[in-house]
Amino acid sequence: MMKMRQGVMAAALAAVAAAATEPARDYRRESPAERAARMAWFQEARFGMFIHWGLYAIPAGEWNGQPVPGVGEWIMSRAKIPLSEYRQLLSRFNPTAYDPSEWARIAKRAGMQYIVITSKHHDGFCLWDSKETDYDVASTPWGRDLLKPLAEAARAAGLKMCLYYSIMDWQHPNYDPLPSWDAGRSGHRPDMDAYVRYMKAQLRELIEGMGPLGILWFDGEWEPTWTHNRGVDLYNYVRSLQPSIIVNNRVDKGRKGMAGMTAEGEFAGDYGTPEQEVPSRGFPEGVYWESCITMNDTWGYKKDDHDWKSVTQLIRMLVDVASKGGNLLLNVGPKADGTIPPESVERLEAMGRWMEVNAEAIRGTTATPFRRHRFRCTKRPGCLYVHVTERPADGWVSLPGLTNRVLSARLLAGGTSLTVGERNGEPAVELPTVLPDPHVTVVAVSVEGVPGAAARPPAQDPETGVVHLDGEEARLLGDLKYEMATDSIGEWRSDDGRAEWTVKVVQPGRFRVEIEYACEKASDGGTVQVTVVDQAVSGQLKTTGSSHAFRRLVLGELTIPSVGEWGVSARGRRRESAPTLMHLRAVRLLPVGGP
Ligand code: FHN
Repeated sequence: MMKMRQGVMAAALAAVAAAATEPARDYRRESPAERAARMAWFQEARFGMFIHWGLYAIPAGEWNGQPVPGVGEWIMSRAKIPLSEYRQLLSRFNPTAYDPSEWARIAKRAGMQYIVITSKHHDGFCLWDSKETDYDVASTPWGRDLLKPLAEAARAAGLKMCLYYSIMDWQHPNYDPLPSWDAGRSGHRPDMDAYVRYMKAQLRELIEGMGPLGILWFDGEWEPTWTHNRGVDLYNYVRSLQPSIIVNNRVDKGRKGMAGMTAEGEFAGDYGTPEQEVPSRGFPEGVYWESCITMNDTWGYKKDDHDWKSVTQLIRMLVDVASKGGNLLLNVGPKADGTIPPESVERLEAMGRWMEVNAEAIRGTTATPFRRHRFRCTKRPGCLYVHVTERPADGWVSLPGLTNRVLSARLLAGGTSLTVGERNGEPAVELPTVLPDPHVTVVAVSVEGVPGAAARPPAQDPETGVVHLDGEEARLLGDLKYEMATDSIGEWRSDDGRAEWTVKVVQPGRFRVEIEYACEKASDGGTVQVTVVDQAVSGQLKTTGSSHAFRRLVLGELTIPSVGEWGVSARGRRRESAPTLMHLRAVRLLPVGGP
């Protein structure tokens, strides 16, 4: 018997030893099916609420009686406030009007499916009662956790609860570096290993206390002390606490600036996070992304920020994002008293009224089947949704290249049937004389099968006469390539490189030639030339600041003498010693009158 027990013990010890040496699981290694299942609710949701709330709502953009420029949640940095002064805000944080059920109702009514709230922003203040620090809501007159009530209210409303967590921390004694503006702070001992232990303990508190969560939304990953290895480790740690959780790409170092998508490589993070912008084009199936956008210009509340986007802008932004297969995470910055600014509430209620009628054209849809179309489109099996924002002159919406048989068409609002026919040999739908919705009128086109569209060669728009040539459609010769990340022809390293198109022109005449390009500082000063027929126009390339900042440049005018297929080519010469020429997104020929 004793021998038996010793045998069992030995086996148990061996198992423990093996487990101890077994490498931690790398959750990045999951099958496409597992990943798709985990991302399914996110892909279906399309629309969420971002909430930036914390001590910074108290000063609300003003310090010592002076307005502080920049976003409200950065006031500690922008106004160079030492921690000893900033932490005095703790004694003033008492959001007596906080009503998490009302916040959840506002999000639900707007058509949102998830909420992402700042559990801890860069200033390090924690909105829950953390055992790991006293720099939290327990040290304020409010005195108790703010997040669990919101999690319960969100779930009661059928929403996913998600948390934002900043890696960068301006108060923690071990975070490296100490903020430059607070060099005199005593007791600071930079030690990122100790700080990571702090973060992991807090993340365990949050996931075990508020979970299950939809998303852990990391931010503040850009400082050099945060490394790729730490990012992968943190991703795996969070997934080990809740394997089903989704983690954005800011947990690691792969995010490419404000454009937000993840660089190629082994970076951790489940989706890209464009910030304050919508990518110019969608991404292939399986590439998930979410644009986070403010309703005015700040994330955290600022009393003097009145630069509110209109309801039409916000609805069209939601449509734009959905038509490219992404999500919109729209921000509110609650006031110190716990109320959401009325301007935000008004806009969300108006978006909700639109979503009440049109949600099926957004939620659960996938990206447009068209490479390019005058209107944004979304789709689901059996139905193509055309989001019409203005009435074409002839009253018809053309569906060039649609590969499905069209069965019928109707206005989503009210169900009015619409006439289906052909225009220029392509399936088309006739619109009512007046579009019923000033923001976006959705036309639901019932089709056989999943909506698809055959690529159409570049052609002049019969209505506007404009010739639009995308970089992605060009034939490339020489050392240059199309890059999805910037939706442009980049890596343009040779002066004999060129992009060529063949375009069908039905309305010849005089055209103004312009390009849409971006140019890093190192490439400033090159020249570009566009040739059509035997005419060439050229221009000087000035830096646009980055490879993601695109602008238009008019090169000049030329004539296309007759109907037919014409070659267009773009080439250029780099400035001496410049590494590359530019990022070319498009060439456009705009009519300026007959020959
Ligand atoms: O610095 C933050 C900023 O305050 C805000 O939280 C945004 C939201 O995506 N993220 C960082 C800037 O990229």
